[in-house]
Amino acid sequence: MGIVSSGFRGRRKRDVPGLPPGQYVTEDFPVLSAGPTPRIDPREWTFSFTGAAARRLWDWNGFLSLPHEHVTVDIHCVTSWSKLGTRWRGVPVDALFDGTDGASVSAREGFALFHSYGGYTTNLPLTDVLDGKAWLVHEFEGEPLAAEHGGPVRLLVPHLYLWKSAKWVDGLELVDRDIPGFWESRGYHMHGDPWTEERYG
Ligand SMILES: Nc1nc2c(c(=O)[nH]1)N[C@H]1C(S)=C(S)[C@@H](COP(=O)(O)O)O[C@H]1N2
Ligand SMILES: [Mo]
Repeated sequence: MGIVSSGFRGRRKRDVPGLPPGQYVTEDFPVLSAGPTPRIDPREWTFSFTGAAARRLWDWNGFLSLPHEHVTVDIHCVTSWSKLGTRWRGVPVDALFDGTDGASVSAREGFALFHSYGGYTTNLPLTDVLDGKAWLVHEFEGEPLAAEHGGPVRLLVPHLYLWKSAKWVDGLELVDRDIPGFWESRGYHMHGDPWTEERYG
């Protein structure tokens, strides 16, 4: 068994149904961070929701009291590894919008700029984070999310390349234009759809 699986691990599995073009399957969970891993005590963690339509702040307990979902999804990194069937638990981004002044938000127009501890940012059209497409997750495979993978809370946007899934996330800023985030201003694509290989520029 061990010999068989190590033999297969050496090869890059590319001919897998449901795999975006140019990707291979990994069983590992690589860590890709632009800087050091911040150690954030959940008791001190907050998440802010700012912009034209709203200004709200959740602390850890307030966040945990929001509606939760279990999510099982494939994730795709622009460096060409994909990990299939990953299981997460967290709060759908939609839930952050419930109870806000919906006047401009209900139009589903505009953009989100997500902010993280340490200064990382990433930009997304609201249409890519609402209607059950994105979550703020704090559990991975039934355990609290490890710090190196973005714990206590990261964004999960599985239908886009994983650089959009900001780790150590602490804020959503509503903006009316698409402002490039950390990687987007360094040559990565503004949108990042793995199915059409929106990798760079
Ligand atoms: N705050 C923050 N979020 C981040 C990053 C980062 O450097 N800082 N790296 C991004 C990139 S490029 C990728 S591929 C994924 C990697 O997530 P992982 O380390 O859990 O595999 O996180 C994304 N989110
Ligand atoms: Mo990445």
